[in-house]
Amino acid sequence: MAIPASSPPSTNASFSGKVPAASPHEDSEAPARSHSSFWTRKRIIIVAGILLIIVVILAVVLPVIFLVVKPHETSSTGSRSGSGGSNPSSPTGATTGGDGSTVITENGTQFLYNNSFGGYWVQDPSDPFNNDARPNSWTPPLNTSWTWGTDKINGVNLGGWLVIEPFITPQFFQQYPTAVDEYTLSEAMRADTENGGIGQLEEHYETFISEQDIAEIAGAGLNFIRVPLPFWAIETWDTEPYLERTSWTYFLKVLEWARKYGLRVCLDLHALPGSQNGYNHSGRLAPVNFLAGNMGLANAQRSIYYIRVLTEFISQPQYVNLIPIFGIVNEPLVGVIGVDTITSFYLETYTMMRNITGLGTDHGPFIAIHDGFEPASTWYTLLRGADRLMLDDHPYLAFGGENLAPIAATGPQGQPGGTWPAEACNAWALATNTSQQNFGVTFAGEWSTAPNDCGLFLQGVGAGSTNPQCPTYVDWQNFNSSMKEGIMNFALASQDALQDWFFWTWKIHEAQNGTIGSPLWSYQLGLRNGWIPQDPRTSTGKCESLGTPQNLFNLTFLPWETGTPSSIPASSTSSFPWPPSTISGDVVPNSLLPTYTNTAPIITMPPGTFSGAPSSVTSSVDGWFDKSDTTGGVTAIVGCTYPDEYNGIFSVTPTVPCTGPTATA
Ligand SMILES: *[C@@H]1O[C@H](CO)[C@@H](O)[C@H](O)[C@H]1NC(C)=O
Ligand SMILES: *[C@@H]1O[C@H](CO)[C@@H](O)[C@H](O)[C@H]1NC(C)=O
Ligand SMILES: *[C@@H]1O[C@H](CO)[C@@H](O)[C@H](O)[C@H]1NC(C)=O
Ligand SMILES: *[C@@H]1O[C@H](CO)[C@@H](O)[C@H](O)[C@H]1NC(C)=O
Ligand SMILES: *[C@@H]1O[C@H](CO)[C@@H](O)[C@H](O)[C@H]1NC(C)=O
Ligand SMILES: *[C@@H]1O[C@H](CO)[C@@H](O)[C@H](O)[C@H]1NC(C)=O
Ligand SMILES: *[C@@H]1O[C@H](CO)[C@@H](O)[C@H](O)[C@H]1NC(C)=O
Ligand SMILES: *[C@@H]1O[C@H](CO)[C@@H](O)[C@H](O)[C@H]1NC(C)=O
Ligand SMILES: CC(=O)N[C@H]1CO[C@H](CO)[C@@H](O)[C@@H]1O
Repeated sequence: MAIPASSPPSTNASFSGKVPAASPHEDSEAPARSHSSFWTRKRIIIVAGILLIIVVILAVVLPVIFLVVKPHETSSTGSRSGSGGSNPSSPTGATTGGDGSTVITENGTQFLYNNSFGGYWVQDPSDPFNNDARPNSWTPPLNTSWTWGTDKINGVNLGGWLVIEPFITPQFFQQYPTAVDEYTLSEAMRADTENGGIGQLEEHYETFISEQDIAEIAGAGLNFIRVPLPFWAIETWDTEPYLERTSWTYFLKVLEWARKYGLRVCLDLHALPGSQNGYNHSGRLAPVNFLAGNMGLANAQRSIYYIRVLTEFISQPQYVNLIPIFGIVNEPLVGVIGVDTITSFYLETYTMMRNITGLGTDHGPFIAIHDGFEPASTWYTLLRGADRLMLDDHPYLAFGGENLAPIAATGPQGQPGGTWPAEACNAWALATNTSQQNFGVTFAGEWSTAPNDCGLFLQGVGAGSTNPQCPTYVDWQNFNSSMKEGIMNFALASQDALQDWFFWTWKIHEAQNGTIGSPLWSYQLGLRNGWIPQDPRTSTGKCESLGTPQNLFNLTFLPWETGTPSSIPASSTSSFPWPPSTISGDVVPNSLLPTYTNTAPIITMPPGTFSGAPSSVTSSVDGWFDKSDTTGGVTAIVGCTYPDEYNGIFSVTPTVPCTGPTATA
């Protein structure tokens, strides 16, 4: 893992030493050298006078340009004329702008919106749920329906932002060496009040992803973002050390930025109670205790409740077009949980969700289920007829064992990337086609350009890759052109094979020493440095050009897969009871497993504040779509004791079910 000290240093000192003094240096030094002779009192007065005149002219001309000329520009190139001076986020007050328009952010800084693909932002404080924005000319604006199979998801994840993952924010895990996941990081931060305590996480939410990132994503020809959210964005219980609720505020911010730039959102519930996979990005690095172990059923009940709360929020008419996909469980470890058990969970959750949203197009989001690291074919026969269920796959070649084939090489087809581009096409093009035909809408919720597992904390804190190529593959500042072209061709092949995709991830935070430890996992870095395509459409036909199978899927999906109301036949539902018949790893019969009850006040997630809008526009946004959904919130049964959420170990093994006084009432 350790990178040899022999990697070439890239210090500025050696650079400026080699290069003769450049003209900027001479310019800045010249006046200093002749300071006393040039700056006579008379000259100072003359120069000051000229400067004053220039300032006066600018003071008159600039406002005229901005107030009179610019609005005309934006209204002629943009989609709609701004209501003039009404938007404090634009120096001209414009409510829409395209390529080259200036945006003023919350903190007062400005940036230029660069979008050479015909995209435009729309933001009108008096009309905050306006969905007219569009990220590019080939993606329907948010107010217009998406056609599955024709419109393609080209997106990135906002990984490591509201759910912490060691390799994406390595600096935290260097600062707190005892931490291995967000649970232990939160504990370590809370103990360290001197350095800001747990508030350091909010500072991370505040700074890691800003409006400018979202503008950059839209300017990169992308049209979707996948936003991982943890259950503690809703609430924490008892001893859970996570930062409660705070990330919700930032989730709301990113929703409004996405709306402004015309990006659609896939909400991804990335960390569930008890941990659905035991990985370091699920909250806690621990055995799976979601749908497994003695707390498996209770943690699942709590999860269904949180999915309900989120469904109620995102199904509101103001959000339904903005958030077309809800991934309800990221990467459940189905090898531990069991296919039938999680299918029971999916069916129960599906029924709950569609009971809220109603059936068919525009009734709540598509429901994405992850393949759980099982072959896609596992899911083809399950829950047929389910209204708008989609399959999420996370294809990575990085973790499949060591493959030392160089990527800075010409491949058998005469193209850059060695054998890697064809490998991506061979692995995914036909598989995607088959899944589209047999399951329905299928997408890659995560992929990266890494051909190996090299990177700081990529394998987790304290773990490292043994791949001897790592020093070369993480040293991105010294990538030569064959390296960059090779990675680029691998990226193009991956995009073409996957068709509908979200790169993992938009950016990687610098390590403490300022370096980016896992460069091939940052879309932003690749975009800026030449190994990620500037225009994702250039991937079209890549697999064909490599002579590998190409995904020629060109059928419409089955009606119920994309929005025609339907139902799952009883023959299919009857084999998946709730609670599930099997919970793996429990030590008592299912009837003795701890459960929760529905007697707590319902949690309603607050919407943002929209101070510039009339209450007629904002008052209907109360966070809860289905007013007839009045079942209580999930909570512990009074009088019952529960094992630890993350290990399920009974202090006293139960012999009778604990129903408690409140549940029997
Ligand atoms: C747009 O381009 C300008 C000039 O190249 C750059 O300064 C600015 O940061 C870019 N804006 C974004 C959002 O990347
Ligand atoms: C949708 O937005 C576009 C601009 O992107 C606008 O021209 C169109 O009128 C809007 N359609 C509806 C139905 O509001
Ligand atoms: C202000 O926000 C921009 C992006 O929106 C960010 O890049 C910048 O660092 C922020 N500046 C301050 C002083 O917080
Ligand atoms: C480019 O870099 C790779 C990786 O270090 C190396 O194997 C290859 O020989 C280099 N190619 C050229 C043309 O320098
Ligand atoms: C930065 O830190 C990482 C992780 O400790 C290390 O692998 C890398 O060599 C360091 N890079 C520099 C330039 O110091
Ligand atoms: C993919 O799916 C389509 C159905 O749209 C089918 O006609 C085609 O033969 C399949 N195979 C390939 C290689 O794309
Ligand atoms: C898909 O098939 C239709 C006819 O069914 C054809 O018009 C269209 O060009 C095809 N599109 C692609 C991308 O092959
Ligand atoms: C559907 O919702 C209604 C009202 O909220 C509730 O009474 C009913 O039990 C729910 N059905 C299912 C299957 O969740
Ligand atoms: C032990 C563990 O969970 N390690 C995982 C941490 O997460 C990275 C990805 O971020 C995985 O590669 C590790 O396997």
